Amino acid sequence: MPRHPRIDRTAEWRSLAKLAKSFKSVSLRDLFAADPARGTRYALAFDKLYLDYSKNLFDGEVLSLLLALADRAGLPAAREAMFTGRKINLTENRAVLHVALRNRSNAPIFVDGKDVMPGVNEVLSRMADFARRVRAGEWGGEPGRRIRAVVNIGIGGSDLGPAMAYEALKPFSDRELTFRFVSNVDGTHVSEALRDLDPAETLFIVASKTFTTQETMANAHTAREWLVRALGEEAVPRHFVAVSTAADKVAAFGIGTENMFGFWDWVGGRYSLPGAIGLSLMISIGPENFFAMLEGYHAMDNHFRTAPAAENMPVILAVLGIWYANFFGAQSMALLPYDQYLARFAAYFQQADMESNGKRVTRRGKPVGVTTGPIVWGEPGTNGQHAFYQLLHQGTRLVPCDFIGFKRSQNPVGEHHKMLMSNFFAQTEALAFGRTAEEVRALGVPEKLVPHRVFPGSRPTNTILADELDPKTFGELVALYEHKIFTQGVIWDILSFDQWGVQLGKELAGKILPELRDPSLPLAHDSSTNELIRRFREG
Ligand code: G6Q
Repeated sequence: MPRHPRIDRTAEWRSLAKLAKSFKSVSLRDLFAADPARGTRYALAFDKLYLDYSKNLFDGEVLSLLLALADRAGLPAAREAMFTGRKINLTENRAVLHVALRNRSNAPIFVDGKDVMPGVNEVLSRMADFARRVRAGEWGGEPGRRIRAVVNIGIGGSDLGPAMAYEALKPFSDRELTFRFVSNVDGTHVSEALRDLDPAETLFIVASKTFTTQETMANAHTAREWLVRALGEEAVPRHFVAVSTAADKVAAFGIGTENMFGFWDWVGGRYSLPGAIGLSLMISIGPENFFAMLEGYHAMDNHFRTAPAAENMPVILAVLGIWYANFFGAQSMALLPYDQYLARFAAYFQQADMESNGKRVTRRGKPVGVTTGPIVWGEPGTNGQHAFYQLLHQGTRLVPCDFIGFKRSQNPVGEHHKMLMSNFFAQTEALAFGRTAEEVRALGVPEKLVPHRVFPGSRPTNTILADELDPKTFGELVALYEHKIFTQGVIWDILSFDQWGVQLGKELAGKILPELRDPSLPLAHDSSTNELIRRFREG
């Protein structure tokens, strides 16, 4: 990859810093008044998605500079490096090829001189065959019984994707099947998930790239014991399958390779949903819907790879995020889907974004010198409106928000959808344009209450409006945010595809566990940790 300039020392960065100062006193009211076509000028339509980014604090000059900054950072070359299988994950010496999992064009992609597509297709077709058989009641279970419950056991990237997508695409799922997602090592999670299930009709999918993750292995062993207690050891192969890159460890657990669905070290956990980690989702929505989702991912991949920067949705979202994070001091961003099925969307991208871009050194290991990935959070509307929107409207912090909504509901009951969407439109309008003191007075509000009733406005939002939350649209949406994260990582010159912070957690817990098992072991931590462990040992 080309050498990356210290991004904050570029001419584009310096110009943006100057412009940002003046923009702190510019209001969205002024920007819209100055340009009556702003609401359509700063909008993009791509296939199923419409992005309106006009309610942001920028003008044409700022946007050009932001796009020039992305270019200066080497975005086009970096993007090609990812799509063509270069080993851009430098600290693990790995390619980053989640785009291959949904490469529906089948165009070859080479890693170490070998086309990865035959392997990708083989796994997808085995998954489809397996999913069809489970859905048809032709796989596993006890003689004369069919699988009625599927329990995915995984954590982080091996849990959040399928759990989020299962919720998102529930209207497309087989409602005769029950799905559970067990992730937390807290015994409560597995206990609650299993308490009303019948072992004879339950299928476990142990999803772990490494097959060593403490939480997943503990939950998998507990589930195995639960099954064996009821049905005996010989039932294990009929009720357990694995999704992993570690065939030997899967075999040691008692799952044969014919019941293992593989993936590769070039798929990061948090980007693994469109491959074998999505097995539970595929069983739920069926292979056809799963492939429609992959089509959506692929369409967005192509858009990201080929659209000019000014018409490129992920790039636009990325540079606007940079604008607020680096020039306005925004610490976080909120993802606000107005669709109950997207209840886990923010949690999913909290991981994808914060694990990818929560980095402090550049690719070459130097301090990055600028603020990197934002804190990502959010809840579905309208619930958030009755909780944290107060701070969005009248607090002292700047929180850029993405609103995601749909023209049609999957559950068109009465006027619910119109009510939901009236809130959706009203919120971005109010955040942008606020309510001035004069407007408040005109409502007859007593003078001493006026300051409390003023809404400053100029709170930036993006709005994504799509027809409906179907599998293809869902794939496009997820890929949109994935590529936004990639683009920001390139601009900041950080490595978005390793996660040493996660590794640390895995190591530390392993060190303390023996001390909790054996109270006679001496404690050599700091005085705080020692005392906490001592109290825990007392029971
Ligand atoms: C994701 C992270 C992390 C990972 C989990 C589970 O990108 O690497 O969240 O997915 O720690 O790891 P395993 O799949 O190896 O169990």
